[in-house]
Amino acid sequence: MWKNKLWNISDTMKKTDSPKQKNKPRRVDDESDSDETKWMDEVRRHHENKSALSFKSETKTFRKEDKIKHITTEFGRVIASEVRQWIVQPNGSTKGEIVCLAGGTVHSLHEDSSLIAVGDEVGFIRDTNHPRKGMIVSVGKRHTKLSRRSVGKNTSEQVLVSNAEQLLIVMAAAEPFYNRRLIDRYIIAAEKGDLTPIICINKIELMPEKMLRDDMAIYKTLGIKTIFVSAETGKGIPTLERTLRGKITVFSGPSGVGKSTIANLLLGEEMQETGEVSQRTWKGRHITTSAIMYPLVKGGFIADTPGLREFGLWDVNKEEAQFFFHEFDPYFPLCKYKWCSHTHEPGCAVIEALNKGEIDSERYQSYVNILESKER
Ligand SMILES: Nc1nc2c(ncn2[C@@H]2O[C@H](COP(=O)(O)OP(=O)(O)OP(=O)(O)O)[C@@H](O)[C@H]2O)c(=O)[nH]1
Ligand SMILES: [Mg+2]
Ligand SMILES: [Zn+2]
Repeated sequence: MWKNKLWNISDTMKKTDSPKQKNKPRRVDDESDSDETKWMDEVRRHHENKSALSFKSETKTFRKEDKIKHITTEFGRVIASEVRQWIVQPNGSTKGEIVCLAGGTVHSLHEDSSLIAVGDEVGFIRDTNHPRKGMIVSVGKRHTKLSRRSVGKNTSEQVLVSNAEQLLIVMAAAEPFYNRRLIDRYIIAAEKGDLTPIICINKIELMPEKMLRDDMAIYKTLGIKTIFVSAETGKGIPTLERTLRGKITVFSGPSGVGKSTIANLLLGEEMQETGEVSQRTWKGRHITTSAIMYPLVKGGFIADTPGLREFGLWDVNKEEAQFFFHEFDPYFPLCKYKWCSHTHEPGCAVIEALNKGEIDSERYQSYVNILESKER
């Protein structure tokens, strides 16, 4: 019985026409604890007893097409997260965000990684008594991701945002002064996560622009776009807007560099509209969020993230680190030793190139910094 009542949304909808239903309207505003607990218990029972959902592999979606008629799973994208709650935007809807908990069993392909991340495509079941609430039951394949090593003892993968296309590495010309070590770590994380890195230097009105451009020139030679902006004066914002248009872009960088200020400038009026709609559903709640995705006026999304104090690379070992410094590519095959760390070995072609000024010394420092952090 509970199964029909709770899971068969299409049946429920058919029944709304019956006189019985008309006399007994559903109470959508009932927030009582006991109701919620009952519903959660039933979700658990469902998963324990039936495991009707099988979203485990890429090749099969549901085990039996006909079985799925007993429950209705909807799909959507996680656009923000709270403590143990995720805000999901159902597919095909831009305004009906719903607040989801994780189901007792969540089918996912990702082991040793964040269970649910902002950007994830998820399957969820809606609470028919509270249509703004749901339960995530499956997480789809992550096509791309921005990950770091989680902070603390547990060194698993922390996915900051999944399924974006670009990573905007936001730094400030000053207050706080940009960090070249961190820029280079982000570039590696982007390559590992299949994201296109773009460097954005904000607050350029605080420094001589020529100095900034000279210091960043190396990235152009590496094929990485660098955009210089000032959210304060508006300089460079149109260029940035064109770069982000139609794409899904994650904003990441240290605290205070101006990520949210830039995001607000780019979001314009649509942001206000989204804000209003969201107010009713999830904004205004106490969000200690990891990231929030916003739609851009002219297409695309940006995911604003809070500043990170640490950015430990996930899944890059000492031997591999050199392969992410592509300016080393022409040199490392010429090193005397096959396994050369390019730090102290005689006959090292990378060090030779560094001494001749053919390899940027700041980039080399970043490489050494990564090796050293791996030794800890
Ligand atoms: N001088 C100057 N200040 C700016 C500029 N852009 C942003 N700020 C200021 O920098 C401060 C931090 O801006 P936020 O947008 O909150 O920075 P954030 O990167 O989102 O910081 P977190 O959310 O903590 O990671 C604010 O006081 C902004 O007004 C700029 O172009 N020039
Ligand atoms: Mg911010
Ligand atoms: Zn070497």
